[in-house]
Amino acid sequence: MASFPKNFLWGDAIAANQAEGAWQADGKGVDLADVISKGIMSGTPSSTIDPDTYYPSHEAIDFYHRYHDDLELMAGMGFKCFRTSISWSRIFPTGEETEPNEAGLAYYQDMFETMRKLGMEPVVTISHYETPLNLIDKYNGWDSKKLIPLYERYCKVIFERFGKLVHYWMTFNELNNVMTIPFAAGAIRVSGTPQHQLQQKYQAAHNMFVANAHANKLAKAIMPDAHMGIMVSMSGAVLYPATPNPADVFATMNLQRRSFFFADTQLNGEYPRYFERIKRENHLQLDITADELALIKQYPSEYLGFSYYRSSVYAAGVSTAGSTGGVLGEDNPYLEKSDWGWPIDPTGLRYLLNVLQDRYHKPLFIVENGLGDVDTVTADGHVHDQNRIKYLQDHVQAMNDAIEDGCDVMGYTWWGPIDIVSAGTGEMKKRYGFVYVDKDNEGRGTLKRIKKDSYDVYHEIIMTNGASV
Ligand code: BGP
Repeated sequence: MASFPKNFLWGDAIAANQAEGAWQADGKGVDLADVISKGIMSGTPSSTIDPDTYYPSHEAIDFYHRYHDDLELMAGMGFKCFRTSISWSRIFPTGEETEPNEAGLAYYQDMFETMRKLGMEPVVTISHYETPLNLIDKYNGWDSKKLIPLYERYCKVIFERFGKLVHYWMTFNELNNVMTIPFAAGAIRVSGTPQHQLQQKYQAAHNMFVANAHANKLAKAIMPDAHMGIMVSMSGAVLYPATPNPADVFATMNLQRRSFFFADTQLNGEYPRYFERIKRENHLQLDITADELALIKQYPSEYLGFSYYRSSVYAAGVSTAGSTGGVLGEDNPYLEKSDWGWPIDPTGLRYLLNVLQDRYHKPLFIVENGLGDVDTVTADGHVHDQNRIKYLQDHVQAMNDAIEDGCDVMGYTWWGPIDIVSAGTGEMKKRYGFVYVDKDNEGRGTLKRIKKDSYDVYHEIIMTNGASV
């Protein structure tokens, strides 16, 4: 017998830059994803667009022109909600205009109305790795406080326009990834010594905390019934010590804080005590004012949205490279891995939900979880994605167990219900969808959509409110 609440938000998640394409349509400005050719892990790109280079975001899967059909396909699975982002540069092409771009607003208005007609509650990420490029070139992104009022103006416009259509919001996608992929998550080009780079990252984080509080304040005034959440990558919080050596155990806890820190501050409304030590040891000189701290305190976020793909293993002193999904640590002999080397760990999800419940006492929303896999269309025209089905069923079961443990879980949105561009690598080959899209890494293909075997399985899970697993 499944334990999911009656109004549980089953659905999916995508991001504008990974799906829409139409990167210059209807007045859209250039955003940071538009200058990335190989995925957000591929360093810090220049701002120039090279005509001979392939940029995956420019066409993506052309969701911009096909969203009516695509949303119908999604509604066919019985989705209760649909998470996507608003592309900031469709609304404010350079981020600095005083008036918004009406064509961009009209586009999202129709999209959200379509979702509602199809029975899906829109869940919106306000900024998902797609800051207008101009704000990076001119101010070095969130390194600068100049972005705070610009983000506020953007929020005001979209809250006023969409407040009646959209009830669930998240301010920044995976804000904590500013520590590992600062260009994508913080819109900054870090420079100088490692200490200086760290300083830039923490300053950017602080500036985004302030912007998050401003957004919460605005939301209260403009759309008092809306739910304002944050979005943190929590794959890095499911970190197991490599050995029982207390040094490994302690170092592991410390590294988990690289994820918790962001939720601690925004959900509790104040910096955690361990931040003092981080500042001291790294000689951080941050521009943090008393007024800003008061604002953060007064307007904490209401729920914790997070992504979870995989767990990792950590040994003290071993350096870790960041990635879209957490820490690249030691091997875990107990777990199978995806083709991209990500350990598959449903029990990690149950563990994580329990930890987050105990730590925050606020509603938890799994807004990204999924398996990136190589899929092939067989001779009969089908895609038999057994690995994905197993991943889905095992994670739904783990979620069910966590709810029975007492966790307050409000919803689950699978990452990439239709194949989209991979954020980490820029590939199409790394597919998450229940619907296949005919397109390859070089941009060739008809863009035709084909339902995979997993499509019916997720449908059944939703229809039975989880009991079919
Ligand atoms: C998260 C991002 C998404 C997404 C996902 C999967 O970090 O929020 O945008 O793409 O990871 O990562 P990838 O596409 O690299 O497999």
